[in-house]
Amino acid sequence: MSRTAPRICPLCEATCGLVLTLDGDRVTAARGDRDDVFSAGFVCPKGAAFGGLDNDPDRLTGPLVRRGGSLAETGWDEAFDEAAALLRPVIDTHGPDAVAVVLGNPNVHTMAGGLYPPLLIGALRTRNVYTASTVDQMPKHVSSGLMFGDAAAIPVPDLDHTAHLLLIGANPLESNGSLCTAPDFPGRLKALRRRGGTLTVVDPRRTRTAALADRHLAPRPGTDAALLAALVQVLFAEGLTDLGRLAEHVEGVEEVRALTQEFTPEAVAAHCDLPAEEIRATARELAAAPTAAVYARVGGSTVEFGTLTNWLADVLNALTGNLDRPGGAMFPLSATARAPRPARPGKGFALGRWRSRVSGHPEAKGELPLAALAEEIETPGEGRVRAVVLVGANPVLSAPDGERLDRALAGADCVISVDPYLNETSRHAHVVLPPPPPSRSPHYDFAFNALAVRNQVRYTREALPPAPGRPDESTILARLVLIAAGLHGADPAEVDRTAIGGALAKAVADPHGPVHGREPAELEAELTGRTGPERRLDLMLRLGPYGDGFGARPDGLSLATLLEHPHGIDLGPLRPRVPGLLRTRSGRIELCPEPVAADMPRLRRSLDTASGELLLVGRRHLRSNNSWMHNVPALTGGSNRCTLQIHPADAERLGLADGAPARVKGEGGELEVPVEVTDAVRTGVVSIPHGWGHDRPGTRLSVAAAAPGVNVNQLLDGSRLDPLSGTAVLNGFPVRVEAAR
Ligand SMILES: Nc1nc2c(c(=O)[nH]1)N[C@H]1C(S)=C(S)[C@@H](COP(=O)(O)OP(=O)(O)OC[C@H]3O[C@@H](n4cnc5c(=O)[nH]c(N)nc54)[C@H](O)[C@@H]3O)O[C@H]1N2
Ligand SMILES: Nc1nc2c(c(=O)[nH]1)N[C@H]1C(S)=C(S)[C@@H](COP(=O)(O)OP(=O)(O)OC[C@H]3O[C@@H](n4cnc5c(=O)[nH]c(N)nc54)[C@H](O)[C@@H]3O)O[C@H]1N2
Ligand code: SF4
Ligand SMILES: [Mo]
Repeated sequence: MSRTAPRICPLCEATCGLVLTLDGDRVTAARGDRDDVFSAGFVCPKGAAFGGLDNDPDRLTGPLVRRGGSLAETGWDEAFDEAAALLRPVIDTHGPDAVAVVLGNPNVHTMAGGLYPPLLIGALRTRNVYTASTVDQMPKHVSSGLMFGDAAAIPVPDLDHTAHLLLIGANPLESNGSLCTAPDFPGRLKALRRRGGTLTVVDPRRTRTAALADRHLAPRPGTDAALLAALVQVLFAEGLTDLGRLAEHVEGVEEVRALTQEFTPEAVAAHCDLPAEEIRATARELAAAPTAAVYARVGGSTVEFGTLTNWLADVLNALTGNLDRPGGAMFPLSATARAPRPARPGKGFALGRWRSRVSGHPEAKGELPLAALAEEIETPGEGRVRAVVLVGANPVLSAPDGERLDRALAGADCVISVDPYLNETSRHAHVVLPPPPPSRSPHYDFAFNALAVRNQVRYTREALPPAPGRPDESTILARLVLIAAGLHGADPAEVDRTAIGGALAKAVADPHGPVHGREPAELEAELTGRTGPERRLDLMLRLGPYGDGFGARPDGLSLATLLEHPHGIDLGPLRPRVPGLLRTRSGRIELCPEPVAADMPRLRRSLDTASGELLLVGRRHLRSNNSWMHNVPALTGGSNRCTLQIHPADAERLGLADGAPARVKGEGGELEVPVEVTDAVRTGVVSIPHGWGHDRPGTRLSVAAAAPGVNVNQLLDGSRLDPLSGTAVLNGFPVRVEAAR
């Protein structure tokens, strides 16, 4: 007999509510949940393929341990014993920094990934922390850290209320949005147009998103910072700035004026390859709109001037009075955030508190550049990385120069991978610890509720019981925390108890909190939840901004109220949060932080270096997700292909025919890829998607291996970084292209 269960989709940032159909112990169908308070029934092809992904026969069902060179199935206790036996000696002999932790994108899509990695890093006490952020959004964290004093305070466009959206280097019609959680992003953009609003898209490709726009600017890749500086220049030059309510909370306006003075539309036009008049018109439209939001994503982040681009986006939001006002760019307030408190100066945000050992890259938000991981493993000497613990990460495909990382991982003393697949990266592991599929995992969006265009909260328990004897991902990570802490074999529930004890001790000491002065043991006894993670969620909800405060606000949130509302609870539209949210030392928005000001001369110099080289950019396909969804038959084929897109004029100039192979050469290597001639990319630009290259031996990806594609990141050698954030330049790097043979 079949039955249904609600499940929040973990496959992209939109966090749609799904209804799963369950037959016996399998998911047989998935549809959008019409009753979901946020997604109201929306579903995309990936969500609809939830069952195929969940039931993928290539998913690992038990742990693997390396024996005599090859990976063999083993029991869970044996696997953790092996992990401890390999990891402990590295720590004991070489110290904490000899262990690198690598966290991939799925950690923001799992409940375990929100709860345990900080404890793992804390227990290891390593400075070698690498995550997907430095191949993605670290520039935004750095800009927010510097401007607002909080790297996690990220303004999102108030999508449902804005009158004007300036969207830079993002393609939500394929990606479904990023750092802007909005189920049915495409529908929300169409609604913007319907209510008379305008959409401007800046993208060197005419994407499906650009095709919706009133105005599409197709600049030369990597030049957005110069373009945005010119928009700022026009606002000042034409007297179009108006900070509105924020005026008294912002400092550094005159410094920004001075820094951008030279960036007239005429000065940047040739560099951006855009008409000066069009740049000026874009600035005027932005200023004239009753409300507007400037929003930049991957194409404005994984670029040479990623931090400057992200900073200038919020400078534009502030200067037009749109920061923190309805219809502008606003700060969500999630249910597990710290409860708001009176405005006051904070500790600020520091960059470069330590540096990477080999190349001296500055730390950002406690992380080192993922692009530097290979050299940290390979380079001998004191402080060398000898053990690597990966959780949901496939850097062999997602980071620059995968072949080097491939070799480096193969030579490490200990590689532990928490991953459901035996893929390009996990094949190097000594121990693979596969978490259960999503149907058997609970779900709460710690990360994305703080980036959502509407405040709301939803929790779904696992739809199917865990397979007998199989640990969930929380238990796997808790056992690794114990190993890291030298407590291998202790009860993993102890990890949650310690976390709860620590959080309660802090909460009762907080004079602004709802439980100030109360007895931690008494509060702990009030927590509900049938697992450690549920009790930790209950704690965070109850202490959070909408929480019941352990009785202080009886109608407030707790785990129990979430369980009573399986389709979620709406917490209302985004509301202004400045100045309460600011944590800068000045207690104000610092519009012109010293590190970004110091990077402006580099931007100024770039204006003189326009070259005729072909520049490569990436792209995403709706039915794909980074490196790990090419193994589901329902999602393969069609337009979801690894090709080199090139403009007809460039194809003709280079003698490239549609469908024929091209050889592409970059600083880190070369590859052969089929040509797709299309005028959807502008001249001077070619595009290859990432996450392909599934032809390495020793993997278990039978569907993906049949159409492997090539790894675009092999074209990079890892040396091109946005210097402030350590983020790899994955968009707008030079390549040479010729016909193959
Ligand atoms: N050239 C180029 N490169 C890029 C990008 C680009 O645009 N262009 N984009 C970058 C971006 S934005 C990102 S976020 C990174 C992503 O980089 P990664 O995070 O390294 O890659 P993913 O493909 O997201 O997958 C990570 C791994 O998680 C595993 N996984 C899936 N589900 C789970 C789960 O529930 N638990 C656990 N523990 N593991 C799971 C998958 O099997 C896979 O091995 O790639 C970056 N690389
Ligand atoms: N279907 C699908 N959805 C996904 C993912 C996926 O792989 N597939 N990945 C998820 C992840 S991890 C993330 S981070 C998000 C990313 O979400 P988005 O940022 O919306 O994703 P992209 O499609 O990479 O959009 C980047 C756009 O920037 C353009 N671009 C490249 N270089 C430049 C430049 O120099 N300037 C400008 N202005 N534009 C440029 C590219 O042409 C591309 O259209 O998507 C998430 N959702
Ligand atoms: S848009 Fe994202 S969250 Fe929604 S169904 Fe598709 S993959 Fe899942
Ligand atoms: Mo990402």
